[in-house]
Amino acid sequence: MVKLTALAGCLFASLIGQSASHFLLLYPPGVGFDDSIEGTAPCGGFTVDFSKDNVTDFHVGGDVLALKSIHPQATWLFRATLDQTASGNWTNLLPAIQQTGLNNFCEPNLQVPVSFAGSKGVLGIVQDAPDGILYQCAAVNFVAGAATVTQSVCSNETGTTASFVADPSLSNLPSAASSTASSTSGTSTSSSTSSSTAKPSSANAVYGYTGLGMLAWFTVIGSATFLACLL
Ligand SMILES: *[C@@H]1O[C@H](CO)[C@@H](O)[C@H](O)[C@H]1NC(C)=O
Ligand SMILES: *[C@@H]1O[C@H](CO)[C@@H](O)[C@H](O)[C@H]1NC(C)=O
Ligand SMILES: *[C@@H]1O[C@H](CO)[C@@H](O)[C@H](O)[C@H]1NC(C)=O
Ligand SMILES: [Cu+2]
Repeated sequence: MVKLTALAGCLFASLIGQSASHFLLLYPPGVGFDDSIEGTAPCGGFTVDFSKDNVTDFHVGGDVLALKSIHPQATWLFRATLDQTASGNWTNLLPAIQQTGLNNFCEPNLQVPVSFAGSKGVLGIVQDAPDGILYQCAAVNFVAGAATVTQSVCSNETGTTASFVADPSLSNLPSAASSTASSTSGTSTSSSTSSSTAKPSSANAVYGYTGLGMLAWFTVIGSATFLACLL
């Protein structure tokens, strides 16, 4: 596993050169991106500043979250907070989602608790990647209703698949700076804010597990790294 990870890193470092990135937040616009500090919680090394950031209306009844992953396989956590400093009080919007396949991944109908409507807040995207836990944030204005404008940036790379998974690294992320969440009582318990999800049961139907897709990717990675890392 470690070897595979190292080989995959070798492949992608060589494919994309020095400008290697972990993942990009395509929509809504983020508060800042710097590849080298993307691993800095909670916003990839940037602070949220509503007076300067590109603040996007985000519909609580469902709106677009578009991402580009530069890891062949990684697991996403989507969360939101009304804490405008993004320092805590996170609510997980969906269970952890494992993406298999590179590049674009878009959730066209990401829902936020209805009670958030009318408040400013932060959308947090966390990626559990082979090279660490990575972060991006978007400053948003939560509004009622569902998005009606289609974002052309919202697409899935052909062949990309996604499924809900258990991810201890993500489920144990601290959700609140000021709450009792840090008192560790086991891996499965987190604070009530972090473990609450917007709509887990109906969302489950959307994602299917495709074992063959994963197998195919490992085959592709295996062959390509063989070439990339031997040269
Ligand atoms: C804000 O984000 C939108 C959507 O990505 C973009 O079109 C616009 O140029 C951005 N504005 C600024 C000031 O960055
Ligand atoms: C924390 O989030 C809840 C909603 O999930 C909100 O009602 C509360 O005001 C928030 N607290 C802070 C300090 O932002
Ligand atoms: C991308 O794939 C996910 C998981 O299968 C799916 O929920 C989502 O609707 C897809 N996005 C688009 C734009 O089709
Ligand atoms: Cu990376």
